[in-house]
Amino acid sequence: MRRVLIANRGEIALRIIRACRELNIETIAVYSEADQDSLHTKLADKAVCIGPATSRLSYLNAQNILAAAVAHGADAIHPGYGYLSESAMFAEICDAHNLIFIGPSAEQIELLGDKARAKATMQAAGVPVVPGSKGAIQDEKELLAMAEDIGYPVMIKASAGGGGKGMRLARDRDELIKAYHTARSEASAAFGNDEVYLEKLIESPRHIEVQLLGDNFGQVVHFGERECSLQRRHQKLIEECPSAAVGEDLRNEMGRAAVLGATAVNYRNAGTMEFLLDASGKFYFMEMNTRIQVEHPVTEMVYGVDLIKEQIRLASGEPLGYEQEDIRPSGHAIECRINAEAVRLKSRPSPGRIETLLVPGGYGVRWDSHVYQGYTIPPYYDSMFAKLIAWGADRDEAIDRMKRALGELTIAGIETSIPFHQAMMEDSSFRAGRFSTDFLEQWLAETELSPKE
Ligand code: MV4
Repeated sequence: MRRVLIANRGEIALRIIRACRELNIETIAVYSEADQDSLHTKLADKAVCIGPATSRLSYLNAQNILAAAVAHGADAIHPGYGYLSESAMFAEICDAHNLIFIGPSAEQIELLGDKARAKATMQAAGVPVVPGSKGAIQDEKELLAMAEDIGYPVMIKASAGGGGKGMRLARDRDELIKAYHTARSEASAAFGNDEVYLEKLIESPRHIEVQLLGDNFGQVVHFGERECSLQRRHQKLIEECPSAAVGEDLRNEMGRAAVLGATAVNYRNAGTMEFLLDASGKFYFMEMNTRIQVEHPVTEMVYGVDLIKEQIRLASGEPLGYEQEDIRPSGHAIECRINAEAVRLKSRPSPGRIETLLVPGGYGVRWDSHVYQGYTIPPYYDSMFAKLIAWGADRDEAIDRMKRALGELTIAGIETSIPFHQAMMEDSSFRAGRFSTDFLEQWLAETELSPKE
């Protein structure tokens, strides 16, 4: 691999440029008219404008991206996360143009993108799954019989959904009938596919995900878990590696299950298996993400692995070259997502010009961002513009270091999620590691957040 086109923007585009540079691989950035001043546009070897600000016409415009790749002699495309990263069709078109898609095969993306099929496949492979329907629900009769069988409350999920989209809770028969029809029509409108499946509700679970890498020769390894329970409206705000709720035995058990499932589909490149962990310590497969994730740095810091370089190496056809026993964690890492929005009960976006930017540093601190002082955050994209990551020898040190780093970080001109992160680092439940996916919404309802001094 000699020249990689990066089909993404922002911090992840820059993250990939940095990995390529260290590997002596040339980079082609693509950018929208709104991203001319982004560091990803400036730091790549070449930058190609692929359309206007609107994502559909630029970062989701497969035709323009492929034209840029062919015209500038790329031999591979890294899709990053979001955008075209989980499009089976895009992966297939890359193949057809003899461009290496840095990720799994189109068939794997398609299989795992169908959440009902993915669940059935993982169950057949021996991965524990949430009790529920085997695949999609055919009609109302099957729905009600199934719900009686597993017991209320239940969840309806869209096969084509994922990440919380098209999800409905039902506490009894009447709610279920209503939820079934609204879920189906919503899924039909959003995904052009009205298939839904049924699951038992897991109450106050933790969201734990296992990082996987697979090579083209059938070997799959895991890099432990990430704790992703601190989210609101399915937007993660803080992630950790490892989880305070997972000890060595559970880690090995979840890791083994994730490797078993990924091996069964001959998985290749980077992927993440999402699990729900209940209060009794039982875990259940939820879905598999076939991309590099936003929160990958916490795993990198603890396992001493450059996951983007591994993706590139594996996509080039190299074997993993190490065994599960060679993979050892060290210490603890926390990531705070820095968003251009005030995180409150009612958050509000705050794009605009960054008048002042002072970035923290020092031992164990990492800053991943495409912005700089004087840069204007455009209003068209996701509000996340930086990730602050702190590593410590243990969880307490990682939290203390994050507090120290957040104290150094100065951003003027826009509102950010920094006050939220500072308050969370002071919270006694967070410090104790006592929280589930319910925690954040409740915490925000109870907590007054004042702007950073
Ligand atoms: C669930 C669940 C409880 N029980 N499934 C949300 C994201 C999507 N991947 C699935 N989600 C959930 N599925 C069952 N059977 C609770 C959630 C859930 C959740 C999961 C992870 C992180 C935050 C969440 C917030 C609300 C609900």
